[in-house]
Formats: sequence, structure tokens, C-alpha cells
Amino acid sequence: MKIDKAEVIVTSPDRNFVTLKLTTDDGLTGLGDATLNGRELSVVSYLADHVVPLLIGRDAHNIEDTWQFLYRSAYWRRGPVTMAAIAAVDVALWDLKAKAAGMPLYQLLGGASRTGLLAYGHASGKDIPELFDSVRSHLDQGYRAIRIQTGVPGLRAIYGVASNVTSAGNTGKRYDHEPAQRAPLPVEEDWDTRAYLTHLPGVFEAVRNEFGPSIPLLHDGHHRMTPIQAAKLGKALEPYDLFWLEDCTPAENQAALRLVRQHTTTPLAIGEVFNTVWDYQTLITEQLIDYVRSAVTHTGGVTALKKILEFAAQYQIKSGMHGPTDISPVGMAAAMHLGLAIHNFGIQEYMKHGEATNRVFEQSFSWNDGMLHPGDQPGIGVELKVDEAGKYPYQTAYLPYNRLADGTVHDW
Ligand code: KDG
Ligand code: MG
Repeated sequence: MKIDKAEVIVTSPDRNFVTLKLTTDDGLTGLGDATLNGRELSVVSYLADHVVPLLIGRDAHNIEDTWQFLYRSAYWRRGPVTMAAIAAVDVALWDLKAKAAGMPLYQLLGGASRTGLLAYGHASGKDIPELFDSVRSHLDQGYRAIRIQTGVPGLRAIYGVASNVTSAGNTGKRYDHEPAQRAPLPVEEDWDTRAYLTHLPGVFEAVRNEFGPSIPLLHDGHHRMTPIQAAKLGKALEPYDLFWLEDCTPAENQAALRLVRQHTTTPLAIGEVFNTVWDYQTLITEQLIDYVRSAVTHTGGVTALKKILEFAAQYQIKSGMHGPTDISPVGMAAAMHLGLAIHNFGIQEYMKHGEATNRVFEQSFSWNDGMLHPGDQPGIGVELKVDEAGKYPYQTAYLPYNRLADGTVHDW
């Protein structure tokens, strides 16, 4: 099974996606997601200019060897662009191998360890009434676990709150997806950590009072706190029994999590911006987190993330794979197969893709009663409709960024 053709396909149905499509000499096709939100074209170049020429003629069955070759032969290791490109090759090869075997990918990863994957969705609102409406709507859609984000009094914008406004103006349509605004330049938002820390515990108190003690609730701090602020927030949220507090600090300083951990029993989740096991070394061996947030797409694929999660399992740390809409349906499918197979699955983030995206990517996963299942089609269960993809050319898009009241740039 030799690789005959490797194509990098960029499409922007509801947002930009980068997909690698491999075709073998026996006519099988495999897909891999290489989407890096706001920096999509750098992965396109990495793949098209540097990786595609290395793939032609290779044995598609040799997944581990191809991974090690791409990682080590580049000399320049790690980083989101490199690891997203390697991930795309890796997932496309797993898709091919599973299709060749006539099995869904999870069977090749050891078989199903569970019947489905508990998923969480994103409820948000600029104030409590709007947040409650969003929680109700998620419950109606079947979600059994819900992330809670709200506006903070005095701030115009806050991470994670759905909006009706894009750079093109107020569309009237509510945008619940993670932003990467289609615009020539990034949008500036405002931020005040003190106002946020004062406001948030009351929000969780209100949500618990309204929706009761049993529903798993999550929150994303989006790297905005110092370690001592994160420790304070974790402690303040303990009465509301969070499933996790995510990205409480910019965790590239892994040792900082020691301080947070010493002060709170609120479970911690980290890693959506990480790309190798080395980013987790201290966090895992010292048991400073409870959930690994990496996506298959940004961590070198199924091969590499499976190893990270098996390492984490030795320390009773579970998976919480990143699943916003900037992970394409291909990346989501790979995550579902991996999540179904590993022992230490925790929860899967799941934001629904838009209708145009679902027309471009034909998918076989199911969503029943708050649980995901990747389906039983051979491979990962996603096919790319090339004609449909061609209708949506790339659009310049940037993530927003933050400034404090005095103009200082802050983490977004
Ligand atoms: O590209 C950035 C988004 O993926 C990020 O803002 C989403 O934090 C996120 C999450 O937890 O889904
Ligand atoms: Mg996050």
C-alpha cells in the first residue's frame, strides 16, 4: 500500500479547515486534520512544501516509522505548525490502515473500552438570564455536561461568550463557535482579572441553585490568571463541585501548577496549546493536573497522543480532548476513536459544526443522549466532498487578543 498522491485541501465553510488527503496505489484514501486556528496557511506550506514530497512512494502501513521520520528528520522539533502537520499525516495513515483492514479505527487501537463518550458543550451568556437560556438549550440538545462562561460586569467582551457580531457586522445570527474572526486584522478585547475573580463564584452559585448539584460543570480560564489568582479561584469554586477548571494559568510554566495544586481540590485540565509529551512532563509526573486537554490535531496525531494518554494513565490522569469547532470533523473523528479505545477516557469536548461544514465533511459519528460514538465504518468514518469544499475558499481569520485598561497586552 504505497502513497501515490498527497493533497492539501483548504476550505472555509463556516471557518477555515486544512485537510490532508492521501491516496494509495490501490485506490484507498485517508484524511488527516491540519487546522491551526488563525495560522492555517503556515501548516499548508509546511505540508505542501516540505512534507508532501517525502510521502510519495512511502509504504502507508508504516505509521510509527513515518511519524519518527517526520519528527526527527526535520531536525527542528516540536511547535504547533510542525506537530499539526505530522498529526495530519498520522491520522490519514491510520484512516488508510483501518480502511485496508475493513475496520473502524478504534478496533486497531485495542477495541472499544466503553459504549460511548460523555461529551460537554459550551453554554454562555453576557449575563445570568442569557446564560441560563444557553444551559437550557444545551440540556434540550442532550448534553449531560456543560461548560459555563459569562460576561463580566464592566467588560465589553469575554472569552467564550457567544456573540451576534462578526467583523462584518451584526448578523443577527448567534455565533456559538470559538472565534477566529474573518477579518484582515485581529479584534481587540478588554480584560480585568480582578473583576472576573469577583464575579465568577456567584455565577456558579446561581447555576447550581437553578440546575441542581448533579450536572457536571466546567469552566475555562483561558490562561488569564497568575498562579496565586488561579489558586484563589480554584478554592472559591470548590463549593460548586466543578468537573474541571481549565487553563487556569499559561501552563508553559509547568512548575507554577504546584502552587495552584497546593491550594485547591478543584480538578484541573490543561494542554490545548501543547504539542508534545514534553509539555506535560512535570504536570503528569507530579500529578499537578487531572485532565489532558490536547487534541489529536495539535499533538502529532493518534500515535503521539495515545502515548501521552498512556503515560498520564499511570498517574490516574484522564483524557479531556480539545474539541471546539476549530478541530475539523476529521480531527474530531480521530479523537472519538482514540477516546473509545483508551482506558483513561475522561470527557470529550463537543461543539457542533455548522451545516456548511457538515456538507463538506460527510461523517458517520452518532450523538445520542449526551454521548458520542465514532460509528463502525472502516477507517475514521469521514469523507471529504471535494466539490463542496471548493465552494468555500480560504478567508483571512484571526483570533482576538486582550488588553488591560492601561493598554497592556494580556493573555487571551
Ligand atoms: O483556537 C482557539 C480555540 O480552540 C480555543 O479558544 C478553544 O479554549 C478553547 C476550548 O476550550 O475549546
Ligand atoms: Mg480551552
